[in-house]
Amino acid sequence: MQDLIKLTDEIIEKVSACNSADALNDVRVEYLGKKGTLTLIMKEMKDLSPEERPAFGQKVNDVRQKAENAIASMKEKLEAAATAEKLSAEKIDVTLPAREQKTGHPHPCQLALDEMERIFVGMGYEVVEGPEVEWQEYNFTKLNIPEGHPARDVQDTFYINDQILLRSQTSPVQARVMEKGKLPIRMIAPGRVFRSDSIDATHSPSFNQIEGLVVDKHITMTDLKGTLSQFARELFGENTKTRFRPHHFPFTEPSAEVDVSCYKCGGTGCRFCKGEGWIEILGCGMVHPNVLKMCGIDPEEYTGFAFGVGLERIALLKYEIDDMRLLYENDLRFLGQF
Ligand code: 2NM
Repeated sequence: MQDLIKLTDEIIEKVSACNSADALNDVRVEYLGKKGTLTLIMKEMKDLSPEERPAFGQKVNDVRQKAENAIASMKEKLEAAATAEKLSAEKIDVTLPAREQKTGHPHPCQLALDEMERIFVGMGYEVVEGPEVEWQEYNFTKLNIPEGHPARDVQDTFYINDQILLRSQTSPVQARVMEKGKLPIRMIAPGRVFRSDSIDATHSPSFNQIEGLVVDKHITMTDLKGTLSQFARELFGENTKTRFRPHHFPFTEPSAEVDVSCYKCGGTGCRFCKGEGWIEILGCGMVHPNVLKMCGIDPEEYTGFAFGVGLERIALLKYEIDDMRLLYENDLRFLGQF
C-alpha cells in the first residue's frame, strides 16, 4: 500500500516534468501500457488471497485514475502551449507601414497637347492621327514639295528607302483626309515627326507637331487670322495680341508666321522675349491650290487654311522652360514640378 502511494507521486512528478507530447506518451506507456508498471501490478493480484483482492484492486485503479487524469491535463497544457507558439510564429504585423505608391502625372508636353486639343475641339475640329512611317508621296509630293526641293534633302529627312520615310511633318495625315473627299474639313493632326537635326536647346531629331486644316467653300485669310488669334488668346490669355508676318511654305500661298505679344511684359520688351515684345509661335497660310488638286479637291470650289505648331515649343513657352532637352530626359525632379 505504501508503495502504491509512492508510485502515484512518482508518476505525477514524471508527468509534470514532460515538455513534449512524445515525452508524455513515453510516461503513459511506461506506467499504463500493456507491459506498464501498473498493468504488471494488476497481474500480481492473482498471488493475493481473495479477501485482499478487492481493496488492492480498488487502490490500483485509484492510482491508474490519478495517473490518467494527470496525463490528460498535462496533454491539454502541452497542446495549448503548442497552439500558442504556432500562433505567435505565424503572426502578421499589420502595423507595418504600407509600401508607398507613387502617383504619376502628365508630362508638360501632354498638358500642352491637352490644352490645344481642348481649344480646337471647342471650335468644332476633329483630332486625327496617322502613321509615323509614310510614303514620300504623302509627306512631300501631295504637299506641293516637288522632287529636287531642298526640304526633301536626305540630309534633313530619315529615309527608309526611296519611297518610304519617317514623316517630317504631320501634314501627310491631312493629305489622307482630303483624299477621302468628305468635306468640309476641320481637323488637327497631332503627333511625332522626325528631322535629321542635332540635339541642342531648341532642336531634336524627333519632336511633336500639331497641324491644323480647314477646307470649305468661301474660307478666306480672315478665317485664318480670326481662328489663330482666338487660339492665341485661349492659350496665352485674353489680352494676347497676334502679328502675321509674310513667310514662305511650299504647301500654302500666301503663307505667314505668327507672333504673339509677350505674355510676360505685354509687348514692351523684356528678357523673356529678348527685348522684342513678340514671340513666334506658329506657321500658317492658305492651302496651295496645287495641294487641293493633288488631294482630289477642286480649288475653284473649295479653299482652305492650314497651320503648324511645335508642341515642345508651346510647352517651353507656357511653362517657362529654357531648354528642350529637359522635356526628354525624364528626370523626375524636373517633371515633378508640373
Ligand atoms: C505649317 C505651316 C503652314 C500645313 C499645310 C497643310 C496641308 F496639309 F494642308 F497642306 N498642313 N499643314 C502647314 C501650313 C503647316 O507648319 C509650320
